[in-house]
Amino acid sequence: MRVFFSPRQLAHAPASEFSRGEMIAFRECPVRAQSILAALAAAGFPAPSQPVDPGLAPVLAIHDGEYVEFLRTAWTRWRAGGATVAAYPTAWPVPGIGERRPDTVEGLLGWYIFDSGTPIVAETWDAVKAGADTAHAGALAVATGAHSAFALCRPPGHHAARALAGGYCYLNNAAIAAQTLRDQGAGRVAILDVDYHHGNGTQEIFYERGDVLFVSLHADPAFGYPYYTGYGDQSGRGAGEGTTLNLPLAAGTTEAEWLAALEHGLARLGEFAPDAVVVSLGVDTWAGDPLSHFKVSARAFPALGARLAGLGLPTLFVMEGGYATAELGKNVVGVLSGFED
Ligand code: SP5
Ligand code: ZN
Repeated sequence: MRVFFSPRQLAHAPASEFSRGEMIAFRECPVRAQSILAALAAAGFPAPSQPVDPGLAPVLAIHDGEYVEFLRTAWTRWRAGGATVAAYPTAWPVPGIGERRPDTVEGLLGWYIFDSGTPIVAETWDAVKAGADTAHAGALAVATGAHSAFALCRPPGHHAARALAGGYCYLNNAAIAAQTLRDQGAGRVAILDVDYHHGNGTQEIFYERGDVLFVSLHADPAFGYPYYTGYGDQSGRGAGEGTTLNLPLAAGTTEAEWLAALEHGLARLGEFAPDAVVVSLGVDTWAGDPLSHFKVSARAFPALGARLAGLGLPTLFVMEGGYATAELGKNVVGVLSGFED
């Protein structure tokens, strides 16, 4: 398995996030990537390759140009207003307040960032661009003959939509990878999103497309973040009707229940007969994860990897969530080793 990682991703390190009325330590921290790198090395995976900078074209194939320009310039604009610490939105254009795009950086923060857990610091743009480059490089490797690859992306991506950041995500790494595979000749690509949270961004990006299947196992929006998407009756629209499959799961979901839902998702994936698979790999499903309300044991991870290997398809793993930093590397490597064994 080829491994891709850019150390530039480590520089994005906001200090805090807002949780239940108080500022807490930012959970999506650089140590996450270091935990995964250490576990990969200990398990004998090859040293990561650094991505080559492909410019902005792969990003702009998925994201809105004005949104990308906002991400690229927001910190400078925020600083110009006199602020010195991280930029967070504090007001949002929720239904009822209006639909005009503002010009101020304060207004644009709420326009483009849908929650308070996704701040912008000086290093954010360079890190998120390096993450997109990492996903793109992994997709190129798979498109040119590698049977599998792991793109160690951070920050994660699956909550980022065409013109929206949120849930620690700025650019949708998995979507960029899927589009790269399409552009390199794969006729149909399936994205299997196993992160604990619904991949609202990936769903939105491909909702009306029939060439990319999106299958997601996640916490039911009845109780889980991101609260507004991930319903079982969201199945796609137009040319994409039937190519979104949401499998919302209850609080307390066990490993056996999770693996049964995986079978359901893989049955749909098999019918779709993709040429390549992108796995949005979050391990925040784990019972010990600070964000998880599932009871999924670590045994699920090698089982997932083995099951995916059984598909016999070119497969790119793209890192998403997982916040139990001490065990994160072990859980991620559990999936990848299960795939390789
Ligand atoms: C990529 C990814 O996994 N993003 C997750 C973002 C979740 N952010 C908000 C979570 C709010 C959960 N509420 C607190 C639960 C404490 N047990
Ligand atoms: Zn997650």
